[in-house]
This record gives sequence, structure tokens and C-alpha cells, in this order.
Amino acid sequence: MKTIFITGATSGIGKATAELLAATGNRLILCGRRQERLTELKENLSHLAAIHTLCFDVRDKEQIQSLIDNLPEEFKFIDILINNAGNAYGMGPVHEGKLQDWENMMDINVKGLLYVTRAISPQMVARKSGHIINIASLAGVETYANGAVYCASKHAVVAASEGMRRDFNPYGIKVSTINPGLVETEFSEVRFHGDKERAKKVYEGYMPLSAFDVAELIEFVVTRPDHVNLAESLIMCTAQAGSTMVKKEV
Ligand code: NDP
Ligand code: 8X3
Repeated sequence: MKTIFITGATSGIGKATAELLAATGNRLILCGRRQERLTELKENLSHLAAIHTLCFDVRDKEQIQSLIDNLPEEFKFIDILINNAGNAYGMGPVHEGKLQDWENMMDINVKGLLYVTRAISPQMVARKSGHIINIASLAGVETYANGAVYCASKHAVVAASEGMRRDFNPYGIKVSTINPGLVETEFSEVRFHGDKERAKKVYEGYMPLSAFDVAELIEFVVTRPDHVNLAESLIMCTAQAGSTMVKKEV
């Protein structure tokens, strides 16, 4: 049994991962900003696994440190950190970009991931074991027009993960990056500021990945033997061949 800390567990990829990893009897620390969803998750999964929930914003570095420092005894030693919380905000050319959208993406996707990692990694270093999985994106591997800042934030996650793999190498800590292509979650709804119709269109005419498809890959990555690190994985639906190449039925 492993103690697994998942950020962004209230929706999409993080939620599906929590459900899958609970089913195999792990001890889970599930995080997000929406308390009602965390409560519901705990109610639904507690018969499968020990669940602790933490309601916080990954931008709040002081609160993160204090929550990690004050975890209940049973959940104190974190074996696996899944840095999944993140979103895109807005879509458009840089010269029309909304600064608040840019702040959100950089502060959540990049700095938030780093704050959580900074708070948890020292205990892994001290124990000389641990596994950090960073959810980046296909957008961390290639760029597309109207997505410059989201792509930049995910390229930063890929680069930070490579750096972490080097920093943690002396301590036997694994760092894995997972780069999904199009996954149907609440992602596009958040990107389009709550416009459900526009969000729905992103996934029309082809079968995108589901959150469960990505969760299965995450489960595979975290269950490899100690000497195996699946360092980087790219997962796309069959219809997708690149960020802007999707075969759609008309
Ligand atoms: P969802 O919008 O469904 O889920 C995002 C999760 O992140 C939610 O649980 C949300 O919880 C959490 N989150 C967002 N902002 C914060 C914050 N400031 N503090 C704490 N938690 C936060 O999207 P996905 O499941 O699709 O996205 C998960 C990850 O996968 C993201 O990093 C995304 O960039 C990445 N990804 C998504 C792809 C896609 O096509 N869907 C493709 C490639 C990568 P709450 O609102 O409760 O805080
Ligand atoms: C999310 C996938 O294509 O919207 O990372 O950038 S995409």
C-alpha cells in the first residue's frame, strides 16, 4: 500500500486517477479547491481506501506548507506525488491576451506545481525514495497558435520535470512526465470561462481520450518495479496526430 498525494482530484484526470488508485487499496490524499467535491469523493471511495482530503489552492504557498506539515500521522509519509492540478484560461493571440488568464496559467500550472513539490520532496529526499508524476501535456511538447501561454506553461512543466529528475537522481526518487493530448474533461469549459457549448465543440466529430484512459496510464507508471521509471509518456487518442491535427468525421 502506498500513500499517494493527488492534486486536482476533484475533476477529470485527477478524479479518475483517484478512483482507480483507490480501487487497488492505496492510501490517498486528495486535493482541490472545491470542498463539496472532496467530501463527495471521500464518501464514495472510503470503502476502498483510506482517504484524506485537503482543500487548498496550489497558488497558496504558505497554506500548502502548513497543510503538509500537519498531515495526520497515517498520511504523513508520502510515497507518490501526482502533480495534476492545472488548466488553460482563454484562447487567442498574444497581442489580445488577458493578463489575468496568463497569471492563472503561470501561477497554477507552473508555480503551484513547484510549491507542492517543494513542500513534499524534502521528506522523499530524507527517506531516499519517492515518485513524482507531473502531468504536463502535448502542449508541453509542441505549440499551437492561440495557445502560446498555456503551451509555455506546459513546456515549463516538462523542463522542470527534467531538472527534478536530475536533482533527485542521487536520492533514488523517480520523476515521470505524462503528456496527454485531447482529453474530454472540464478542461475546455474552464478554458472558455464557463461556455459549455464552445467547450463541447472541442470534442465533436471524433473520440477524444477520457480521463480514465489517462488514469490507466498513470496507474501503470506508478506500479512499475522500483528500478523502472517511465520517464516520459505521450498519450493521444487515435484521431489525433498532433496539437492541430485531428481527424474528424463530418
Ligand atoms: P479539469 O478542469 O477537469 O480538472 C482540473 C483540476 O485541477 C480540478 O480538479 C481542479 O480542482 C484543479 N485545479 C485547478 N486549478 C487549481 C488551483 N488553483 N488549485 C488547486 N487545484 C486546482 O481538467 P483536466 O482533468 O483535463 O486537467 C488535469 C491536468 O491535465 C491539468 O494539468 C491539464 O493542464 C492537464 N491536461 C489536460 C488535457 C485535456 O485535454 N483535458 C490534456 C493535457 C493535459 P478545483 O477546481 O476543485 O480546484
Ligand atoms: C490540453 C490539450 O490540446 O488543449 O493540454 O492543449 S490542448
